[in-house]
Amino acid sequence: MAGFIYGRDLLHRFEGNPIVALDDIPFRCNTVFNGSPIKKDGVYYLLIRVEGQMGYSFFALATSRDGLRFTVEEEPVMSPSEKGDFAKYEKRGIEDPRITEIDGNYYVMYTAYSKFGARIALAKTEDFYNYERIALVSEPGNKDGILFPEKINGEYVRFDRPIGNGTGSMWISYSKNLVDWGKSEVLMTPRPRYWDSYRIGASIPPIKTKEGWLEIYHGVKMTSSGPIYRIGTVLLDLKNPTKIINRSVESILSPREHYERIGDVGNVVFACGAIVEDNDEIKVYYGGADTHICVATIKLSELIDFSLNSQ
Ligand code: BMA
Repeated sequence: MAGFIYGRDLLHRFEGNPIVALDDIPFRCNTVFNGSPIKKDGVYYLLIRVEGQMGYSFFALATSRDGLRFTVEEEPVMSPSEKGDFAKYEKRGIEDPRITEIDGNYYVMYTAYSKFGARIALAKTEDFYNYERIALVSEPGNKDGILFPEKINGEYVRFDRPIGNGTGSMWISYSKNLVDWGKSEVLMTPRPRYWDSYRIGASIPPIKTKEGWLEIYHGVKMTSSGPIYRIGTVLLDLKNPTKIINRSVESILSPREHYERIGDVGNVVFACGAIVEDNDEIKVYYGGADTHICVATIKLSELIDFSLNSQ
């Protein structure tokens, strides 16, 4: 694909990376983390986690006609709640939004931060500029909440990532109304010595394919100079997403470029969403070093092939 670099990783980085950096943010802030994309009526919307100079995060919006060149709106679109039920739990910011479309409705699962810790919250939007909060949908100690794009066996489904005995594993939970969640089951755990040996979490809203739900997740490996964040894939059964068809042995993207190595948190690639184009291309949007937003691509069929056969 023209404009993309064929390197050591399975995903091909856009040669124009980073697509959003600090200089592209029209208001004063400290850094830009990652973004969740949606394509609607030919426009790409990217809901971005930005950290302000005060140290906590909120959301900005960027738009694009080609999914590669983005313009960031003049003002943030969603800030921590200052009154009402959410305020107490968003005192230390809101982070890592993930937008999922379900039957023409756009839901955002995000992390609400407070002195009590991280919990998953749910909001809704129609235009990506205005957000209506629906509910806090987990207790503290849980993040990486991501909705599946359709109900399975009559219930909404989400990934989440409770911190149990110090490790972070990926779980799946169910709900009849998007507010009350339960029937939680562990899906997968870190793999000792692998790239995802320390902590894992879902990264993008899962993509429905004939071969199963394709999920891109992040994995952390701890090293003597700190954590390294990479991404990999897992394929899940369409009717029973707690059933793993195959989990990739290799990661599909590792921090290598300077914009992934150097920043507020170095050695991080952290995806929050992807767009599948009509020509079988998938664009994966990710944060680099908690300081840049980047995009990388591959043919969806190739990614599925890899995900089915990587072992
Ligand atoms: C995660 C989230 C991400 C961030 C990553 C690496 O827990 O906070 O936004 O990119 O850590 O620092």
